Amino acid sequence: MYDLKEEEATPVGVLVAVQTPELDNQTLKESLDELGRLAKTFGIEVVARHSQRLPSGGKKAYLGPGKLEEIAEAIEALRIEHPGRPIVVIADDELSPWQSRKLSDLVKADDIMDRTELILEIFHRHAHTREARAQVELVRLAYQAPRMRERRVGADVGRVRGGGKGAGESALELGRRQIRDRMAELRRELEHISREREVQRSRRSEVRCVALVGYTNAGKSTLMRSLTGSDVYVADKLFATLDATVRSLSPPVTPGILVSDTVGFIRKLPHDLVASFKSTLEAALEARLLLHTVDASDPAFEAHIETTLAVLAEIGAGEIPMRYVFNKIDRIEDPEVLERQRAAWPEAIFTSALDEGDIARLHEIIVAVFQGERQEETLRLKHHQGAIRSMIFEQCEVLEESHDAEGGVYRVRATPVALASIHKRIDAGRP
Ligand SMILES: Nc1nc2c(ncn2[C@@H]2O[C@H](COP(=O)(O)OP(=O)(O)OP(=O)(O)O)[C@@H](O)[C@H]2O)c(=O)[nH]1
Ligand SMILES: [Mg+2]
Repeated sequence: MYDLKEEEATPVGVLVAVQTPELDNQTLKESLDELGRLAKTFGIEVVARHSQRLPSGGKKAYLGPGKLEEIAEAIEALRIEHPGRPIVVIADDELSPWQSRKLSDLVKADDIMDRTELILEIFHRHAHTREARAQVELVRLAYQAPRMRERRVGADVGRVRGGGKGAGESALELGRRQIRDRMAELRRELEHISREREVQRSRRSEVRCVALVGYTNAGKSTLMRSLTGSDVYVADKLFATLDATVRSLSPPVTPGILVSDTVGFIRKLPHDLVASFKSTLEAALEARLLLHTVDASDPAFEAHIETTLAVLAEIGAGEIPMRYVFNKIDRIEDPEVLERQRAAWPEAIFTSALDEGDIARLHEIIVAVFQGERQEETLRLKHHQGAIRSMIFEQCEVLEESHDAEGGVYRVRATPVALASIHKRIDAGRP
C-alpha cells in the first residue's frame, strides 16, 4: 500500500447502491449524498451514481447483470473523459469479499470500495493517539484479511487507498500468520492502555463533566471550542475528530466543569469500529449530561438523531441524561422551518456555534445543571486549619468568607460529595 501522492491524479468515483423495498427515495438520496461526502473526505471526486431497486442487497454481484453492464459502459466512457485517472466504484453497503471480486470483474474499474472500507480508511488517516491508531488498525486488519486473496494483485491495488499519516501496516503488506500475530499484539496493547486509563479514572474523585455527542459534522468540536476557549480541530469533513478530548469550561466556574468532545457517528457505522471505540467513548461518556448535538440545518437531521441514539444505546450510554442542542441555526434560511423545529422540540437548546450570545446561554444551562444538585452550608475552620481553606476554594463556590474568634467561617455552595470530603478533612484535623 503506498501513499496517494500529491501529484497523482485524483481518483474518479462512481457510487452504486441497492434500493431495497424498505428504502424510500429520500433516504436513498441522503445515504448516497453522505457516501459522496465520505468519498470527498477521502479524496475521491464523485462523478456518477447508479442505484437499482432489488428485493435485497445480498445478490451475488451486489447489483443485477443489466445494471452492471450499464455501469461497465459508463466506466468506459469515463476513461475517455478522465484519461489517466483511476476509477473507483464505491458501494453504499458492506460487500462480502466474494461480491467485491465479482463486481470488480464485471464493471472493470481500477478499484472497488464499500462504505465500511471508506469509513475505516478515513478513521485510519484521522487517528492520532496511540489508542485510536491501534483500534483502527485492528478493525482494518480484520476487514482486510479475508479480502486479501480477492484483490487482484497489481498496479491497481492500493492505488487509491493511501497509507496516509495514520501509521500501521495494512493486511496487504503482511502474510496471514503475521496478521494474526499483529492483531494479537494490538489487542494486548489496547488492554494495556485501557488498564492505564482505569487507574487515571479512579484518581479523579468527582466527575463534573458534560459530553458533546452526535452525528459527524454536527458542530461538536466547534461548540467545544467556544465553550472551552480551546483550539480543538474543526473541519468541514466527516470524522474530523477521532479522539475524545476533555477541556475545562470557560469562563471557569468553581468547582470546575469539564467538557468532552467525542467521535461523531454515522449511519451504518461498522459494528466492529463501534465496539472498538467503546472504551475510548466510555471514559468520555462518564458524563453527568450528554449534549446531543444536531445539525438542525441538515434536512436529514431526524435520521441523524435516530442513528446517534442507536449508537449511544449500543455503547451503553443510553441511560445518561441528555439534552438536545440544535446547532447551525444560522444556516436555516426559512424562519418558518426554525419555528416548526422549536415547536416540535421544545426542550432542545437552539444554537449557532458562531453566536456569542447562544454560547453564553449554553454555558449558563450547563452550569445550572450542576448547580441544581448543590447545597448551601456553612463551614468553620480553626486557626490551625488554614491549609483546608484552599480545598474549600477549589471545590466549592464560596458565597461569603468571614472570621470570628475561633477562625474562618465560609458560607459555601457545593455538591454533597465535595462537602463530605471537606468535612472529613476538618474532622481529621480536630484536636
Ligand atoms: N454556519 C455554521 N457552521 C457551523 C456551526 N457549527 C459548526 N459549523 C461548521 O460545521 C463544520 C463541522 O464542524 P465540527 O465542529 O468539526 O463538527 P463535528 O461535530 O466536531 O464533526 P466530527 O468531528 O467530524 O464528528 C465546520 O466546517 C464548522 O465550521 C454553526 O453553528 N453554524
Ligand atoms: Mg469534531
